[in-house]
Amino acid sequence: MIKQLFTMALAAGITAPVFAGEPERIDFDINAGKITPTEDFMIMVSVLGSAITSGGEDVPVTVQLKIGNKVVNPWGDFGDANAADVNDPYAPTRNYIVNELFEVADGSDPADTEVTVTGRSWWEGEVHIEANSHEQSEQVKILRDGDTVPGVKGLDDQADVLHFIKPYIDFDTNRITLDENQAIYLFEIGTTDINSSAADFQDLVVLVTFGKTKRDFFKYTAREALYD
Ligand SMILES: [Ca+2]
Repeated sequence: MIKQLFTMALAAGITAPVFAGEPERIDFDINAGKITPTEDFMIMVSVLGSAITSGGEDVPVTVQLKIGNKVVNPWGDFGDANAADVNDPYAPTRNYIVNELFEVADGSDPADTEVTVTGRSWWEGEVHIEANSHEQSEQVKILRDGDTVPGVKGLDDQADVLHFIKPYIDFDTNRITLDENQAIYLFEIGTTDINSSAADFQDLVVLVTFGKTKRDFFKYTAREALYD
């Protein structure tokens, strides 16, 4: 898959500082819930799933993406629990491409391009728990290629986190298998007691994918992604 990206970039006439044999990818670091790309990038965010209930009722969930100071609300107003709710365990993956190239110049401030995701759960019209992947990082796990698959079980009759990330698991090794330009955020926004059995870390499951151009996202979306 890495080779395919390289070929596509060449086909588009894009010159990139890639040496023969070096895999095409967007390098990034993960630190305390922040993903910091170390080269120019575009980003696609995808909701792989969401499952959170209280007393048998679905709890609304809203999502926000931040790239540095830029705030993106891919699926509607972050503050509108009705219009922007993504809690539907049966919904297909929602993809959203941010239509902007973020530049990472030598010496630029990493804070300008740090990527974090915030999830909110709602109850009776009020925010129940809000968790930003950096500021409340204990509420959010980040997975990348090669990580061990979390064995957390879903609360009550909810599906396990494994269900939502199944396409990204190598069951022979029990490891996460992602392209190197991807990472998955697992949100617990039902309880702040993350050691309790209620903490099932699939209240919101978000995949971020980095690319050099929009074309790089096509192989993940079959072109059905939304654009801003
Ligand atoms: Ca849950």
